[in-house]
Amino acid sequence: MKVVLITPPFYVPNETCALSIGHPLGISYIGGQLRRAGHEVTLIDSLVEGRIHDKKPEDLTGDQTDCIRVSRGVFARHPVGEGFPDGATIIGLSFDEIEQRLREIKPDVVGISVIFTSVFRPGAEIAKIAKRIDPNIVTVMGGTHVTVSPDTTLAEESIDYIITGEGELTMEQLLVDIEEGKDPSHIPGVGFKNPEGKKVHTANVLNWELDDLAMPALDLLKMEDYFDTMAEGRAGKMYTTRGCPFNCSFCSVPFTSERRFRVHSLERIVEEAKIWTDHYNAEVLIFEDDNINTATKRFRAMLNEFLDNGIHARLDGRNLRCDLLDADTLELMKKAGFRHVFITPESGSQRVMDEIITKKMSVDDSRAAVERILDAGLTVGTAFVIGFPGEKRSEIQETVDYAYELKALGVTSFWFSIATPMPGTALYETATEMGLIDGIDLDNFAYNVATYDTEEFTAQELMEWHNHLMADLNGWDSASGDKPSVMGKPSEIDIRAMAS
Ligand code: B12
Ligand code: SF4
Repeated sequence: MKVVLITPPFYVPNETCALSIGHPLGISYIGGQLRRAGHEVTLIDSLVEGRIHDKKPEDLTGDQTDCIRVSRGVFARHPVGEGFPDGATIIGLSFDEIEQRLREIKPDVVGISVIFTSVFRPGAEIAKIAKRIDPNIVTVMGGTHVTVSPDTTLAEESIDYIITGEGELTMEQLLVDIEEGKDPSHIPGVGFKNPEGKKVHTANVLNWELDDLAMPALDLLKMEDYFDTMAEGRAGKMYTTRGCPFNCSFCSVPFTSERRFRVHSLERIVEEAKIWTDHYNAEVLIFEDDNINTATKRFRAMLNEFLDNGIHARLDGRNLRCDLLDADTLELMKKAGFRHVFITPESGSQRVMDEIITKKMSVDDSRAAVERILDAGLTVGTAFVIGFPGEKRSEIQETVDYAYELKALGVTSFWFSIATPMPGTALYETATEMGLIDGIDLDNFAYNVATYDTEEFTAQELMEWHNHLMADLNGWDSASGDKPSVMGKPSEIDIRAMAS
């Protein structure tokens, strides 16, 4: 069958957005699987395909409304128009351009990837476009948002099927049933409306034998556009393990991965790494694993395997548990190609860590990890979250003070997020129980936008603190300064004086 797999353009319902460039792993994996099964596959990354090649970030004056800088590239920005809130825009391909692409390709099936709740609205719009072109085009939606919100997704009329969980095998099986005109309700992880209009949805099962999955179809993406625009340069992204055994309250991975950690074999990982370094001349390999070093022995074995196989690339990983990074592991990481380690202390308040975030990690753990990382001769970046329901003003102050303390120790970058209740997380349940949110307003959903006031802080205050901290701690002097991605304008408020 002729299959298009597409990631929607990035949806910005208001002024603020936070996004970065990187190839979409989900549709690459599914594309590889479907191609191996004999289907004709096209991958469309609507964000990156909306790149304006003849404009450079330095050409922008800051007044443009039709384009925006993301990382090292300039991308088209379009008003979304009818049916969307006033002022909402999308970044990447316009809906007209997507329609034109689909008309040219004439697919039998359009698979839409919605890993971020924030792109559900443009994703649903793509399903409508496909149905408008030809009602016989089968529309399928999958991705983390679909897994955590199957009902709201199925409620969209123009979506024929949803797939929850990991989609490679499920999508392959679904296409067989569609081709043979069979009822797919026996396939785990498939949802649809039956002829009586009743929603049917079977529970998904996890893939345990990751090596049985096909290699991601990297050649179906416009890889040079990623290399030209990614903050990291010629970088390949890999996903060597899936899942995480921990249970942080703001994260949907415990729900989607059922807290099961699964791995690719070291041989397969090396094979994939070599595709990046030898075929694409990648200079950097970024591990996007949910929690790559949760099994320290395996992580070390992987690094040794890279060394033994002569893989010469800078290594980078975003999701590392810093309490598991002992001095020997850090030394090995440096030898294997790590220069920078990004860790997630989350909060400077131990009560927030224990009672609200439930990360099973202490403030002292991350301070000690920062010291070990610096001692090993590596640089370190950190991420924090503020604005939880039940978090005290003084506890936000503790986080702020802690971040400045880590900066004094030598931390070079800081990523502050505003706690965003996303479906499938404990935070979402808590915020709902406390009456702070009433479901998700999909039209207006965005990250790093505070949406509720509590007795301790207002949404407005949180936004100002967030923007100020990002700018001040990272040394950005303006919203269009030399920072890696797009955020709101910094405010003038001196957060350090907040509680005094
Ligand atoms: C890599 C990653 C990123 C990358 C994204 C790169 C890219 N272009 O794709 C970067 C670093 C940019 C990123 C940023 C953010 N991220 Co992020 N990220 C992840 C992470 C760790 C892995 C995603 C991934 O690539 N997995 C590997 C592939 C193989 O899996 P997958 O994409 O899920 O696809 C599988 C299934 O979902 C399904 N599937 C997917 N698409 C489709 C389509 C069809 C048709 C079908 C049938 C099936 C299907 O099958 C696929 C194969 O098994 C996830 C955690 C997670 N495990 O999902 C968080 C996650 C997606 N991120 C999340 C968030 C919140 C963010 C940020 C907002 C964080 C912040 N505050 O700054 C930012 C900003 C978002 C943005 N757009 O820039 C949340 C999203 C939750 C939600 N409901 O919205 C997640 C789930 C983590 C969490 N905290 O819960 N992120
Ligand atoms: S935030 Fe990281 S450690 Fe916590 S559950 Fe999510 S993936 Fe695991």
